[in-house]
Amino acid sequence: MADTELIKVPDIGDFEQVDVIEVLVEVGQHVEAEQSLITLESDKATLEVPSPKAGTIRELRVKVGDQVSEGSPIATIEPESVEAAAAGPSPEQAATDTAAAAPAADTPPPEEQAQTAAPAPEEQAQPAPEARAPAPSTSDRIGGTPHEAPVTGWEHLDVARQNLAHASPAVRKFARELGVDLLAVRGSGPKGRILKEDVQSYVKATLRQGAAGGGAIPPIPPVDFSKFGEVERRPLSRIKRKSAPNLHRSWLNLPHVTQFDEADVTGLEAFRQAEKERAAAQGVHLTILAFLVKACAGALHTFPEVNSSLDPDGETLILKHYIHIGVAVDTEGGLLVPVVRDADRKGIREIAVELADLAERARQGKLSPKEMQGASFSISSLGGIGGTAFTPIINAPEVAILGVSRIATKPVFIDGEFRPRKLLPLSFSYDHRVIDGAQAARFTTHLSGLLQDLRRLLL
Ligand code: CAO
Repeated sequence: MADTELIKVPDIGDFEQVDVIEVLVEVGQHVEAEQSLITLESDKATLEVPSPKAGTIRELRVKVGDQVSEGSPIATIEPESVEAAAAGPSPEQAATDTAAAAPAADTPPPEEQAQTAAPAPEEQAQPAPEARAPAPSTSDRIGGTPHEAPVTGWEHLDVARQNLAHASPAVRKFARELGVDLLAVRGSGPKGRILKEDVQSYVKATLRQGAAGGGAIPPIPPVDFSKFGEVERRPLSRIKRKSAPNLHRSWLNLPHVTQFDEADVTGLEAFRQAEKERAAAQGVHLTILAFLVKACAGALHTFPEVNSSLDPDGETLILKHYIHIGVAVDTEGGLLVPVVRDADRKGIREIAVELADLAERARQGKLSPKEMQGASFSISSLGGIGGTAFTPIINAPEVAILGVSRIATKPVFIDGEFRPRKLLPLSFSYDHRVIDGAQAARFTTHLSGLLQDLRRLLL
């Protein structure tokens, strides 16, 4: 076996114990001289350490998260043999070298590249010739292995692939913090290099597209409706404009499933009717919603996963030891979701009073932002309006929402005969990454049981 040589961290100025944030090569990988091996990040700067020579990486002595200083071992390399080097470059290398020396006839000059629209995936897959030319400083060096089609989502960015983009480490760090796929960003700097402003513009454009219903999804082509008849343009309300991106984000990010059920609320309705007048005498409008909030709080105690959030790492569940229930309120300007805090510790009458106050102030535009924050679960009740079922969108990062439709009296077969029962339709949407179907069915069954006989809440 050929001799190997140890590659160490070179003189990196005053930096000591610097974090390794990227390892850009693998054992067995062939690297060119000057190809970046690792990226280091100090408080002030990010820099890449290049390979001093061409060869094959035989051993890696660092991993992401290690701290290194000048002289720390990085890897062992089996240098390219003298004979191999003398035999001349590989065909691909020859092509690269030619390209680096002078742009190929069918490759537009850098200025033109910068002006073309977003490059096609194949174009992106191959770094611009200039990007392969020896860079003036470590901060401009990039690797050169070919890769597959670019990532279109923001999650799971492949750091090694990101290094194929022509950008400095600082810009790459900035892009990483924002979750931007650099391969999708068009560079406006020298030789098509991606600048910080390019990343900012890309994020702005993506957000605009997202708000308009676009993003990575093909946008709906604009239509000139006036061709078909008279039209008028009316701006969306401020609330709708603000809530649209949230709804869209949740809809796209969370795998929604909706479980339907019907709760027999015959007994509860009889009780509510009996209590309604007494409550009204005290200025309380006692609707079924207050009972629902209380019953949900009870069910959330029994099913803590439903009262959780998924950590952005996608692997950890954050269980909340509080039960704050958001209640969707239909206002003239759009949907607002004030929060009933600690619903599990409040009585039904107290919840009813609070709900009436929150709904009233929501409609008057008098809610404070704080009153709409911190919900761990939400309820959207359309029962006062009508309908039999719907599929509510989860208020992410919550993992579930209960939709409620209008009570209907239906025949239910009990003890050998059909009896008229008041049934409340429930539409429970849940994040399938966190809650599975069986759990969801158990939750709605349990909730239906509580609504059928609220005394179960005392058990
Ligand atoms: N079945 C039958 N009747 C119902 C009912 C149901 N599920 N829910 C409410 N009702 C009745 C109420 O009892 C009330 O009747 P009475 O005046 O005779 O008592 C009437 O419908 C109107 O109720 P309400 O809507 O004023 O009060 P509420 O407590 O049920 O709801 C609120 C309050 C603020 C949630 C509601 O007014 C509202 O804004 N709902 C819309 C929420 C929404 O837009 N959700 C969609 C979000 S998209 O996911």
